[in-house]
Amino acid sequence: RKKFTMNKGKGQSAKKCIFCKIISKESPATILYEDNKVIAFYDKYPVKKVHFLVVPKKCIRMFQDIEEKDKTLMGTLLLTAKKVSEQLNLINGYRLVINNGSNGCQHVYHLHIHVAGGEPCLNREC
Ligand code: DGP
Repeated sequence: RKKFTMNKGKGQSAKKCIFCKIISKESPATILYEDNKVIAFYDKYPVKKVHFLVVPKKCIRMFQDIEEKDKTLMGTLLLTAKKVSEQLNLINGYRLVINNGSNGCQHVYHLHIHVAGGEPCLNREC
């Protein structure tokens, strides 16, 4: 008998990544914003007082995998980062980061934008 395997669509792997599990509510997260295309939630290991992630619901593995057809989605991600930052009152600014691949310090292979702020920059940080 053939073993059950998950349907592997484009941009998906057989094993659900942690962000896909957060999107499907199989894993918990403190969600700050959600619509049918994107989700934003607090980072589990914050590097600053306020640190959240903006994530497309479509599981694009890496920044380098984005395509022409993802143009609008990428714009939506950036606008969501701005809106949630306003919601959290990050009036003195914040840092936006996308890590890409192992040399780019990426650990979770589901595209995301880090937004970190809520306190002044530390020496040597920038
Ligand atoms: P990166 O290194 O750019 O792939 O960042 C992945 C981020 O994801 C990292 O800052 C920690 C965060 N993270 C990892 N696992 C979880 C989780 O289960 N929940 C939440 N909220 N964040 C997570």
